[in-house]
Order: sequence, then structure tokens, then C-alpha cells
Amino acid sequence: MKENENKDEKQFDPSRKVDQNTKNHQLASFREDPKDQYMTTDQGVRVNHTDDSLKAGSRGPTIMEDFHFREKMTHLDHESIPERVVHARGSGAHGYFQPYNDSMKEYTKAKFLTDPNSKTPVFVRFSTVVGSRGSADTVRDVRGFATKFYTEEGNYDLVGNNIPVFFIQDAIKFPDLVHAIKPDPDNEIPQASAAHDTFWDFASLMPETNHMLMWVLSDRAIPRSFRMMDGFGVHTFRFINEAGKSRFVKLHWRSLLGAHSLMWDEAQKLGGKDSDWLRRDLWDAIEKGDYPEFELSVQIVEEEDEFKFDFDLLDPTKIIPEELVPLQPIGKMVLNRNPDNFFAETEQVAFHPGNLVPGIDVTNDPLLQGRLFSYIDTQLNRFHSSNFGELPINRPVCPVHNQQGAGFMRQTINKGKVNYWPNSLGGGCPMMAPENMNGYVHHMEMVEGHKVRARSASFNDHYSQATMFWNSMTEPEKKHIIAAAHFELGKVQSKEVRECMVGQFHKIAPEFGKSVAEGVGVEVPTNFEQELTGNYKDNEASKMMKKGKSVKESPSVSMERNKIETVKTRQVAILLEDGFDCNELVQVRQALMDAGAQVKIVSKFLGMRKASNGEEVKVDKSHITTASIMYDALYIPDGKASIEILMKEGDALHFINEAFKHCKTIATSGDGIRLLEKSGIVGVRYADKTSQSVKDDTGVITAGNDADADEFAEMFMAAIKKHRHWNREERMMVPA
Ligand code: HDE
Repeated sequence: MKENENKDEKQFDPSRKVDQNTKNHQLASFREDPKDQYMTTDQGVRVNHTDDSLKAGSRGPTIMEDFHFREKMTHLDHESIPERVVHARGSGAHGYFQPYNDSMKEYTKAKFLTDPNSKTPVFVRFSTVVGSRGSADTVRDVRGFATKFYTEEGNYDLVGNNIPVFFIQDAIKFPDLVHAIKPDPDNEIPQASAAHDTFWDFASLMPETNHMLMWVLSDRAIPRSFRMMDGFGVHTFRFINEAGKSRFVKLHWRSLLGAHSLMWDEAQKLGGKDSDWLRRDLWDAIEKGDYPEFELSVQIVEEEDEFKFDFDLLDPTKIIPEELVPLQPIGKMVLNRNPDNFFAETEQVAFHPGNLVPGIDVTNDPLLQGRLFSYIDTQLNRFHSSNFGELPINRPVCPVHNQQGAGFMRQTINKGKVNYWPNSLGGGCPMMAPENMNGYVHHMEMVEGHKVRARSASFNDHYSQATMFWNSMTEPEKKHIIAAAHFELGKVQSKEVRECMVGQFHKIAPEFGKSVAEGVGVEVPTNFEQELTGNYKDNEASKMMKKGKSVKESPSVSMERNKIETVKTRQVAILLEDGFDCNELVQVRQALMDAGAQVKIVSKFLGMRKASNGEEVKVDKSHITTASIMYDALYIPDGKASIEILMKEGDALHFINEAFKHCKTIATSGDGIRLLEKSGIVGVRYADKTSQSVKDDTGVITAGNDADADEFAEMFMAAIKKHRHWNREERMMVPA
């Protein structure tokens, strides 16, 4: 039985030990299943007719007393709630987290991170940031990666992103950032895109955005799948151990499938052909039992080392390079169950970085401090009640006792007269928990200072890590960043804004600035040395920081240098028509499926296609319902008749050209080589059609008629593991 079928409807007992199914059991009591039931009104009265309203005569007006009509219509009228002001579009999944061992005991008393026998239920919501609820999944944007851990000690939320830094350093700039990046206030254009004047105007005047801009222009901002992206807590948090000792910690999720991305052309096309691309991918994978897995790792810094870096640990525009503080893997999260109801779960889940459990605490990072206010505030706008914590998806799996009794939509029925503390009439209950009974005690950090509206000078370096990021990229990654900047700034009308931004890019890396300038019709400003004032002025404190530990390059930030080579869950299209070679198809398809790939037969029409030996296969997708952008690799089985038909199909030729353009692995044999030659692909060296050889040229695998099918399949899969063959971008032009 698949894990997600384990929908045990047992009665929920909040006092029992939490395991991976506890949240599922709790939700069970809220689920409704209409199977074999009569329709009722909200009051439970059975309905006997719901197709006509109650009227005075069949052609007369509707009568007020029609309680069924009024109730039904009122529900529709009130069905929507305000969408999230940012991260409006998201997709959720249930799962669990399990530590590998108890190695974190030294650092934190949070049990869910230290007990290898515990499987803590989680709910994760992935999201885009800028677009509204119905916007496309594949836009260039940061992705949210928010995890709610339903621990025995209360809910812990790790509300992170797929990029480890942020645009701004102080929360007070967040409303400005959001206004600048969201659609323009006069015409609400463009949707879900930073590519417009206001965002780049803001960014070019705020060098603190530089490091984040590099990440956002990189392929990280167009993930191939929510399952194939990393997550980051961004801020420095604190771990507190049993003895009360505090250490700084950064939290990271690593996808166990590796971080992979779309190409920009592909992302834009998917936005039209399947704007639910990431949502569908996540849903389908979980339904098939390909459960997404993420490893949680930490970087731990002793308090006494706080000032040993060339950046401030409290500055959210900086990473701690892994080369300075390596990641320690601590456990794994598995997402194994889709939500039952999008609204009740994915829409109503309410995250808050201030949902902490004993053993984890916050720091004075000024961005984090502002978030601690904003998340509750925004939930009040979404739910119009402070009781949103009682919603099934938000309620903890441990008992909740307090005197927060009333308010809109209160669910809990608090017993007795006593709803205040201290009390003697209620026996002093609910009681305060001393620290040894797991009462949450805030870390007793010593703070003092003048009340000032200011930023620490230790936050002043806005270039070094942006440069480090650029230096750490491989050549193809650098080219993609330049192309992304050409697109983004290319959409900016104001020449001054383009110039100013190019000036910033030039300061980050001269060759980067020059290459961007070339594509956006401006010169690198000759006297660009940003008029550094206020926060952007170099001063003694920031010079002191420069003496701290730093690296000029951090290979760990490059996706290309760290990709995980696997075929698992890759989507492979098989293009064929009547007359294909069935033996070869069966063998290659089996090898792919054994390696964990998902295989789809694509043909002109749906239905059955006949092989040259008379056997039939079922078509999964017709050309009109699919496209090469929805696959990671392409295989065209041999078979003279099938190939002859494909050579005359514009859609098939386009499929091949486009897959090639997007640097995907393409495999074919025998007559299939003629088809590749007929397509727009140029400059590839193919195997000799009549030989036994198999050839791989930039991810195009071709095999002669007498080649060994196993060898062919092996070479095909080895090429798929590379994900993309970037060197093609250099060598060839493709008309697609
Ligand atoms: Fe958020 N952010 N944010 N954010 N954020 C919200 O809260 C905010 C920031 C993140 O799937 C809102 O419930 C401020 C960083 C995620 O439901 C809101 C600041 C990071 C989600 C809000 C930031 C995030 C949100 C909107 C700067 C990565 C989606 C709806 C001070 C560490 C959660 C909501 C979900 C959502 C405020 C910056 C991650 C308005 C003020 C940095 C993943 O409260």
C-alpha cells in the first residue's frame, strides 16, 4: 500500500505521542465524504430538489422563504477570502520529517530535531511571490518554501524561500519593495513579473538588493519543479540546548533530486501551455508515489565567532559561504500526501516565523524582526478573526489550553467561569510550565542601545557577495544571468534606470556590466561610482568587517556544479506513429522505467498505434495536448513507416527542434537518424545508420541498425542524468 493511502480514520487523541500520521488522524474528524449520502442544507435538512428556486408560479418571481436558495447563493457570494498580498499562488503537500540521528542534541533541545525515532507531521506550501492566485507557475520569481512542523511541543514554522538571501535588510523597506515589484498601480501591468520600470528603478537605487538580484537573474528563479529546488531559512536563527547555551544557525533544505531549472524560453511557453506546471508536477508526483524528499541541514556558528566574518550574521543579504561553515545534514522530509481540499488546507494554512518551539529562537536580524509582526497581522486581514489558529490545517497536534476565548468563528468550547490568570477559583489552571516542563523561555540576550532609526554600518557592503556569486557561476550559468538581465532591463522604458542598473552590475563584475549594457542599448556609465550616502557609505565599521573571514568564490552556490545526476522522475516523451519498432521500444521503455523515469507516448492523435510487428501501444498524449517543453528528454524509436510519417508532421519536427533548443537529451536509432537530419538540428555527428555503433554528441544519442539496445539505453540514460547539454547553446542555432 502506498503511504498516502494510509488514511486511518481513527479518533484523534491529542495527548498521545505524535507520529507521522497524527495530523492526518486529527484532520480525519473534519473531513466530509458525500459518498452514498443525501444532500442536506447546512442545518442537516435533506434537500429534495436543487435545480429550481422556489417561485410564485413556474414563471413567477423567486420567493424570499426559499432558505435553500438563499443559503446556497450566500455561500457562493462569500466563497473568497483576500489572497495573500505576496506568495498568493501556492501549492501544498503533507508529509513528515525525521532526524537521521541525535547529533543535534548538543545544539538544540527541540525534540523533533533530535529524536531519530520521531516522525513529525509537516505541511509544506511552495509558492511564487509576486503573482496573484491565478498567475502562471513558471514566471521568473523567488519561490516560497514554507514548512509547518506539527511537533509534540507545538507548531514550528520554517518560512523560507528557494534563495538564501533577500532583497532588503530592514523590514521597513518591505512595503516599498512589494509596491515596486507588483504590477503598476495605474493599470495593473505586468502580472507576476519584475520586468518593469518600477522594480528596476527601486533596485538600481538600492545597492543592498545586488546580491539577491544575482540569484533572481540566475536559473534558481525558474525551477524545473518544486521537487527540484532547495530551500533556505534565510535569516540567522538561534539554537538553544538543554543547558541554555545559544548558537547561531542557518537552516537549509536540499532537494534529494538536486536543484534543476527550466530554460527561460521554456518557462515562458509553459506559462501559456500549462500555467499550472509546478502545481501539477508536485501533485502528480505524489499521486504516483514519487514522494519529494528534502534534506534539512544546518550551519552552526558559536556565539564567540559572531564577528569573525566579513559580513554581519544579522544581515539577510548575506550567506555564510559553505566553504567557511560546512552544512551538517540533520534529517529528511518526505512529502507523501496531497491535500484533500485546496481551500481548507493550502489556502487556509497560516505560517508565521514567530511560531517557535523550545530550542529555537530568533535573532535581531531587522528583516526577521519585522516579519515577526507582519505574518499575524496579514492573517487577520485574510481571516478577519484571531481564531485562524483553530482551523484544522493550523491547529497543533498537542493540547492547547489558554484563556483566549472569544472572537469570530471560535471553535473551542472553553469550560468554566475562569478565563483569566492568575486565578484561585480555577485552581490556578491552566498552569505556567517551568523551563524543565518545556515552558518556552526566550533567550536572554543582553541588549542595550540608544533609540535610533539607523542601520548598522556592518551591513554596508553590498557588492562583495554579489561578486562572489558571479565568480562562482559556470560559463553557461553566467550566460543565463546576462540573458535574464537583457530580458528584465529590456522591458524597462527608462534609459536612465537601465543605465543606473548597468552601473551597479558593472561594479559587481565589469564583464557582467558590459555584457548587459550591450543587450539593453546603453553604455556603462563612465563616472558611475554610486553617490554613496547614508547606508551606502563606506566607513570605519564596514572597513573593519572586511578583515573578517571571506571567500572570493563559493562553488556551493552554483546549481551546475552541484547537480545530482539521476534519471528518477524525469519525464521522457516517446514520439512515434504506426510502424515503429516494437522490440526496441519495449526494451528502452523498460530500462527508463526501471531507473524511475516517467514515460509518455506522444503521437498525432490519441488512441492505439500499431508497431511493424502488429503489436499495439496506447498513446498518452496527442500533439495538440502536449509539447516538448513538458518533457526532460525525447526518444524516437526506429521503424521505417513511423519515421516516414513523422518526417511529414510539422508538430513532430517542431517537437524535436524545440527539445534540441532546450538542450535536452534526444535518442533515436536506425531510420530515426534520417528524421533528425530532416529536422532543423544542424552540426550534430550521428552514428552510422547501418553500423553497430552508438554515438553521443552533445546529448544526441544515435544508434546504428545493429547496435546493442542495452548499450543504447545506457547511453541514453547517462545523458538524461546530465539534465541539459549546455554546450549546444554555443554551437548551434535552432529554428524553434
Ligand atoms: Fe514573507 N510574507 N515577508 N518572506 N513570506 C508573507 O504572510 C514579509 C520574507 C515567505 O505559503 C505574508 O501569510 C515581510 C523572507 C513565504 O503561506 C506576509 C518580509 C522570506 C511566505 C509576509 C518578508 C519570506 C511569505 C503574506 C520582510 C524567506 C508564504 C501571506 C520583512 C525567509 C507563506 C502571509 C505561505 C508570506 C511578510 C520577507 C518567506 C505579508 C514583512 C525574507 C514562504 O506577512
